[in-house]
Amino acid sequence: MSEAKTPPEDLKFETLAVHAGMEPDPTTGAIMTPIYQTSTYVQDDVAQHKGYEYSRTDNPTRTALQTALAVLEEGRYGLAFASGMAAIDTVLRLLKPGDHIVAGNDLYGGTYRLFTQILAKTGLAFSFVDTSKPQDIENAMRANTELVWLETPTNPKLKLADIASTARIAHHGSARLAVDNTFASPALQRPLTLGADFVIHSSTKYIGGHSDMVGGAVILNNEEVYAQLKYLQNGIGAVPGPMDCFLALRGVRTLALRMRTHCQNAQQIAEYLQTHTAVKEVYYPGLNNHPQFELAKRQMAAPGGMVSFTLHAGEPAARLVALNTNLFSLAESLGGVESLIELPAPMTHASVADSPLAIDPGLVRLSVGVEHAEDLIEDLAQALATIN
Ligand code: P1T
Repeated sequence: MSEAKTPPEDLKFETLAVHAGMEPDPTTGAIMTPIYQTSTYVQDDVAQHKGYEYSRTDNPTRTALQTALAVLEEGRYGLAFASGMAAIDTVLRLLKPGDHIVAGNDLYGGTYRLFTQILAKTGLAFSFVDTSKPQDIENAMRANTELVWLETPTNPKLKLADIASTARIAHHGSARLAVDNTFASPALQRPLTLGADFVIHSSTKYIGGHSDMVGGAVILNNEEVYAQLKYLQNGIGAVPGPMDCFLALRGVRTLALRMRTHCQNAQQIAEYLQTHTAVKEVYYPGLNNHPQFELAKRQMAAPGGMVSFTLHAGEPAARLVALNTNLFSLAESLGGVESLIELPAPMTHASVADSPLAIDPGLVRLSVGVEHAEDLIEDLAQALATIN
């Protein structure tokens, strides 16, 4: 589809979140973009259509979502996918056998699995480094490095990478910079404005915001690369259905509101955990002892809704805490209105076990929801009390 319409420059993020991609339906005036639950479109003449011919290629509900995401990330083009993994896979298909990718050594387990178990077989080579250290990224660059892959904040240890510095390092050679912005969302950080070439989302998370759909997205500025990705999106076909596009679009409209509360609650919980005698270490970029606290203030509007921590009593105690919360549900995923708790090592990051990326089995990860902070802290307090 065409480039996202540039909205008036003076509109703030909250306003854009409500209005971006939202055009009244041309046939009825419906204010909500309808769920165009159709696979095909009747043509006026042979190969003469109204911009839509087949829903793998384009669908109006998907178009609305793609436009909204492009506007919110301050990019020219958006592409929606059936999942975050489908979005990542499609970006990596821009590369060719022999190409090298530098990626973070703390990243979503599924991304690591895709890179090392699936894409490595196609002749791509990967180096995993600490992307919170620009020098480590620079040292890992090779003549054939075509892509630098960042998560910032990382999943699950919430390290930050300096996007602008990394973009300079990548662009010094022929590499492009991709930033998985899932943990921040465009409400908190817009990597394209800092020099990134691609923004990737698991829209399953904050963008959808209600744990009721799975989706992914890629946003970019380069017209030629957009055309290649669009070709791959259609050619591979890992596209979202219109119902999931509708749900993601509906989520986008409250993204700014939700992120504010996620961040406020997470800050209070991180500070509470830090004072608790059973807690060994808290990982949250909003704490002033976080190694990238200053970068967080510079690069992000707020430090996000994810908090990780370890306990002095280690893994058995961590399991007990995760089993004993009432408001925090024991589940994978993140970014929904309800709070979740999990142990990344045996759950979301099981695929990094026995690898150099292996995670402390006692690490606990919280996706802090939008409930009242006092209720959430009380829930954690009673769960932590069960280990004493
Ligand atoms: O689950 P899916 O929509 O395919 O998105 C994959 C993905 C990509 N990038 C990041 C940073 C992610 O966190 C994820 C998915 N993560 C979880 C399911 C999780 O619980 O961490």
